[in-house]
Amino acid sequence: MAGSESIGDPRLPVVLRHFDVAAAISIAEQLGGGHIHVTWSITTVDGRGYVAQELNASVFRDLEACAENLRRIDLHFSSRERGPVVPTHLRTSTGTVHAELDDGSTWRVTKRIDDVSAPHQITSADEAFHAAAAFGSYVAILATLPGPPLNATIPRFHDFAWRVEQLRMAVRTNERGRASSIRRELAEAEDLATVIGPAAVVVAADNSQAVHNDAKVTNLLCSIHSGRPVAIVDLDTTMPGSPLVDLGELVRSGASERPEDARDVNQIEVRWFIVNALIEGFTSTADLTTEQRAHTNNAGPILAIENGIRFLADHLNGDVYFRARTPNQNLDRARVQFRIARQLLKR
Ligand code: GN1
Ligand code: MG
Repeated sequence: MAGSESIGDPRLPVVLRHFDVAAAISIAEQLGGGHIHVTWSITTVDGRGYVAQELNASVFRDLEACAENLRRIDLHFSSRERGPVVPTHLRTSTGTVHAELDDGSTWRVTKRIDDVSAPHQITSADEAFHAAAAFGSYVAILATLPGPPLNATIPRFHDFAWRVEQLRMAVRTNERGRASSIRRELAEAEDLATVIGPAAVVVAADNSQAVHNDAKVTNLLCSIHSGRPVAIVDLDTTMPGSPLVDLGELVRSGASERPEDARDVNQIEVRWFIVNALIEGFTSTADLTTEQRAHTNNAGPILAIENGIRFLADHLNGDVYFRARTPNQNLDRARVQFRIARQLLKR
């Protein structure tokens, strides 16, 4: 296979050359999972590993703002000896972390971190504790980032009230005529939003520090030897926000052992031993204020409801944001989040 540059996306060799990697590609594998960017794991004939991402410019509309954040985060973490690492970005000949191809696509390349795997799922309280503690450390390390606040890469990303408004707009527009068939889910969304609204507004108003904003185990790389977290990835949404958003994402994404798009919601059962370990792990490293601590139990429900609302709005809009393989996949995802939220709210 060595030297065969036709493996994977035919643009990959061009991408690598932008980052001064001349060696031919021996293996390129697309990494699944994410809904936004397209990600490739590449091994070149000299045995080096890279991760190349084609960026979704309709989600991240200001890629330069993203690039500037990544440069600062990269530099800050590279000077540290403890805590999770972040991927090292390769630079183009002009020193930037993003390269634009002639077809208008934008790419970045990082050095691949080897001997790690990205867990799909948390299976024990121990794993949950350490995963959440790693994200808590990420937030704690970012608190010492020198300079001005990071750029907001997706404005209003976790603005709960605005997400509710977007869902209502999607109902009014009813782009695909799907609204009448999901009345039950829409009523559930409105009801859950009313229940969690006051707490959600408090959390959304907190832009006190840089947080990951998409904290879940699939954005964690763990050592294949020790199983412990090594690196935090998928940093594009790292920007000012509330650490409770990170805790909430960890809880809502880790609570159930079923996949995010499970068809049968009756199989969704919140695993409280996991939820408790996530909260313990996160608060052991993230330095939360008294006011933030008062909302640790609300974080999971807020993020489950917010994600459910976003999935439901995207279902109405015709699956334009979250990649969907079937016409009802975003509806399934929404139902799962609402079910998780209902169970989390029982606490
Ligand atoms: C998106 O693509 P992925 O899995 O990293 C989304 C998150 C959602 C998640 C739901 C930038 O993240 O906010 O929680 O899907 N990221 C963006 O699976 O919108
Ligand atoms: Mg992400």
